[in-house]
Amino acid sequence: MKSLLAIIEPKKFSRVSVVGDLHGDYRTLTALLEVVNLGTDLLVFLGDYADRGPDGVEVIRTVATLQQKHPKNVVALMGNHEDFSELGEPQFNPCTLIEEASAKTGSWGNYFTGELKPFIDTLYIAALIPDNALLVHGGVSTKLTGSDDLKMPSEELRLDLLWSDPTNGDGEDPNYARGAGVEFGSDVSASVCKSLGVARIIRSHQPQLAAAKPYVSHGGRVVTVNATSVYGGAPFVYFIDPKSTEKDSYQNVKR
Ligand SMILES: [Mn+2]
Repeated sequence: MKSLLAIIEPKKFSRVSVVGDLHGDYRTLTALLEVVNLGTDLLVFLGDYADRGPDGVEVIRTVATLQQKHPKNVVALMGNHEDFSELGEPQFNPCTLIEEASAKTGSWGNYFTGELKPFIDTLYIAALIPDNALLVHGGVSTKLTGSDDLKMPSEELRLDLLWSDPTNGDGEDPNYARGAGVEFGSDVSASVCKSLGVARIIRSHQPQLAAAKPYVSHGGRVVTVNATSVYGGAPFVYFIDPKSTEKDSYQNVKR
């Protein structure tokens, strides 16, 4: 089985361009691709490609095509909205993609087997920029004790990575609001960053928190980003200089 951790070589890219939840917002995806340079950037998607917005099928097709055309410059991560059983049953709610894909392609079963499952099989669970940042959809937990844990994560850790949210204060509690993952405090993100040798965690999963600009918490150690307008707001691409933790920036796009 392939490693589910993508390790990014800083010297290979001038920027790491990070795209948060898209949630079927194809118009925003086309706008944000205009501010990314696929010749020199590494483009990292943080997951949650479909559901809520109208065009999950088109978003997934576009990301899959980008992966094929630019295999060295595109990394796509899994979000909790890409968590399906082998038979195509969503492990989350709501899955509006079922109705959308049935209407657009004629059959959920054929769409899942022929298009969605092959895409899901390409997804990583996390990406690591050594000495810089961990990129992940939801968050981290005390089950994460080093980068080896990310290569073939246990089912419990996998769910924490997909579903967790940062919280104020210290400690770790079950994420009752989500029904999966944890709420992790500042001490947890600090110890996870230390064990991975990174300065911070870049994640999405709460686009409302970052509606128009990055949301920084845990003393700068956790940054939440957003690339969808399905909740309103102004989506953006988040840029990291892979050789520095001090030069992050972002650019809003008009859909
Ligand atoms: Mn999510």
